[in-house]
Amino acid sequence: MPRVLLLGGTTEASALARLLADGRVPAVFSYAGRTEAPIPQPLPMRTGGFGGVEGLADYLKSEGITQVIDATHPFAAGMSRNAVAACTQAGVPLLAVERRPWAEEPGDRWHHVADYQGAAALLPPERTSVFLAIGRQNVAAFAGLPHRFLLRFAEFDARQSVPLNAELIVERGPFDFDQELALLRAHDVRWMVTKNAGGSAARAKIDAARRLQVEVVMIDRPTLPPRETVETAAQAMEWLGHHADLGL
Ligand code: 3Y8
Ligand code: NAP
Repeated sequence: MPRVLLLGGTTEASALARLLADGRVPAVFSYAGRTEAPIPQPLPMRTGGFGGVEGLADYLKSEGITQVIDATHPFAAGMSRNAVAACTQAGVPLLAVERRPWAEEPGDRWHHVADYQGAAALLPPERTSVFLAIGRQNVAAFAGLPHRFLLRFAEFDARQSVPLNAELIVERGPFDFDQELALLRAHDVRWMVTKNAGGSAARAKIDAARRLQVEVVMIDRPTLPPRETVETAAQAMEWLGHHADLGL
């Protein structure tokens, strides 16, 4: 009998959890524990790191995991790299669910950078209004800049300090176009910093930026080791069907 480990934390992971539960496939959903109250899933859940590659390889063996599906975010590079190494070591088949990067469209004003430091360096010298839509883990790179910052976090606890003077919105996506347009207008946003997350849940801000001619600093994805990849939860279920006698 198969037992699937689903590395989650994205809309695709939640969609796949639903398909696995509906198909009565034995599986466990894994969160890193970045947020206090993650979205509940229709599968047994585990939360927290595994303890690096060795910890994950041990987990695969001790829990009798027969397939791993990495549906983490394209910027969760550490988890994805560990999954490739641990699955190779443990001889467990691995599939990544990876959404296509957003592509520039006519009217977009994108500036590509490789990382947060590059994004901070690219902002104009004179004070302007900047929306940092990159979450709360990487805001420090923008400390000390003269801009009016707008931040958006999925969660926030008051004990946590924010290393720059900013307006803070605490909201978990997905977000829609009208909401993003209103947000950019209300704060007179001129620049936006975002990761190239891909997918639909975080894309509306990009479309709203195009409409309002906002300059977009696009942080390109980290490189990941080669691995078998699909783009959707449905394709992951097909892969599972071939890899395990699930009768799907
Ligand atoms: C803990 C689980 C689902 C998953 C929903 C997706 C969509 C909404 C858009 C903006 C961008 C950002 C951020 C974002 C989005 C989805 C998806 C996605 C971006 C939750 C979740 C966890 C996290 C972790 C969190 C990071 C942060 C990044 C906020 C749950 C809500 C900015 C990424 O507070 C923190 O420490 C948050 C950290 C990693 C990036 C960062 O560096 O701060 N995601 N996001 C997961 C875990 O513990 O394993 O709490 O419910 C999931 C989702 N966030 O089931 O529908 O599929 O991408 N998440 C980015 O894209 O830049 C917000 O504001 O426009
Ligand atoms: P990361 O930097 O790639 O991973 C750092 C460490 O966190 C990993 O080595 C692992 O610890 C642990 N970890 C990460 N994801 C895990 C998971 N799903 N289950 C168990 N442990 C996990 O990770 P991150 O970028 O902080 O992302 C953390 C979570 O947030 C992931 O679930 C990701 O899908 C979600 N998320 C991230 C972003 C983003 O912008 N980075 C956006 C949306 C959602 P050990 O080494 O101890 O095993």
